[in-house]
Amino acid sequence: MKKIPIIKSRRLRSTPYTDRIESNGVSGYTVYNHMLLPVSFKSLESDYQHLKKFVQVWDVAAERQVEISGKDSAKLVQLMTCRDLSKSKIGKCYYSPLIDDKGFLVNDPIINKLAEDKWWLSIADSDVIFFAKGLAAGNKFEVDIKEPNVNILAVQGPLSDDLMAKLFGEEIKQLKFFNFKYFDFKGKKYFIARSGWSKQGGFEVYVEDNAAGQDLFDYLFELGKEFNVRAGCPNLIERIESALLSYGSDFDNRDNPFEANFDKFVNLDSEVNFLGKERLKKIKQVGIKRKLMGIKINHNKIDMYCEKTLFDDNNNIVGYVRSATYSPTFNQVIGIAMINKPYWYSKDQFKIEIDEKIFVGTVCDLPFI
Ligand code: THG
Repeated sequence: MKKIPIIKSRRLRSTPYTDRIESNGVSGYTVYNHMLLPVSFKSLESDYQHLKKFVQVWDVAAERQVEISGKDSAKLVQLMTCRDLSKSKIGKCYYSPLIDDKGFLVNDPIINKLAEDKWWLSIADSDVIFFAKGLAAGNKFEVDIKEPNVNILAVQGPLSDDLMAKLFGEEIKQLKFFNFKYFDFKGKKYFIARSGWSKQGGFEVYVEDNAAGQDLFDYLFELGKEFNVRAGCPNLIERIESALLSYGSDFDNRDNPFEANFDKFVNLDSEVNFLGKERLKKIKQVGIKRKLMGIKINHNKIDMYCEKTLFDDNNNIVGYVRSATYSPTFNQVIGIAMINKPYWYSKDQFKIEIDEKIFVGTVCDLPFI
């Protein structure tokens, strides 16, 4: 794969932390919600080993917020997701697939309930704001929809509780998974959730004031020295090993939530009204013909910038790889693939071409074990 730089511009938005992560050695970006999202620092593998042992500060401002407020906000938020939010509580975060009228996935945000009439959809990489505005206009809902100036700093890794307690006090250790609260530091309030796009534990600080966020970034580094803090970012190896899905890579607007294994977030039996509900009932009744599964290949390298096809011995299509990486823990290539129904049995074999050579791999269940 040729290494060709992407040129920054105002349209390809920087974040309040861009200067800081560049001083801390960012070595690659991707574009996410029209914004820079770092993908590597020292190297993918070095970042991975460090994340699993210490603590990292991540610039994940590209996880943008779509703020929906006003009298009809709860109705609009529910209309967009197949997860039943009728019993949702203020102070909680809900991982919720967004669905269109045809039953296809639009995004997989974390929905934060700030008040009965104020919600933040912390979105993956698709333009949810226009979908929301279109629905609001078509339904004549009384809502305000905007992208507020919120720039998330994530603190991830096994030592994140210790580091965060040093700044915000021991109380922060009591915060439960997928709950948020406001915590004080140097006279300023920060919205903090126990969440983050890794399975190494940690927090996300939804920063509403750029200067306060930049200050926080500097203090996290200052006070984090004893915990061997480093700047980091969502790590491809860690997130695939943890089977954290990525909209645009693992699934997109051509897939339905059952195919993406979101069954537990699809509530078809309650009274709530959402787009695509009847479609999803039909799909569930008929059954799906493909779904996301794990794959393992005995090799030490794979580049993924387009879908790769998997074949059986008779050259029938087994499925398509959506994302993959070499995993130092499994000492082989692991990946997430859309697998056709005849091949859903763990240990089913396939052939795959990597760098013009044919390798044999096996299908496996998610999460990887
Ligand atoms: N944090 C915030 N916003 C985000 C992400 C995030 N927006 C973009 C993207 N990530 C959205 N996608 C996900 C995918 C997985 C999870 C969170 C956001 C996640 N999943 C857990 C799991 O799969 O184990 C928990 C899900 C549950 O059981 O509720 O954390 O990371 N702010």
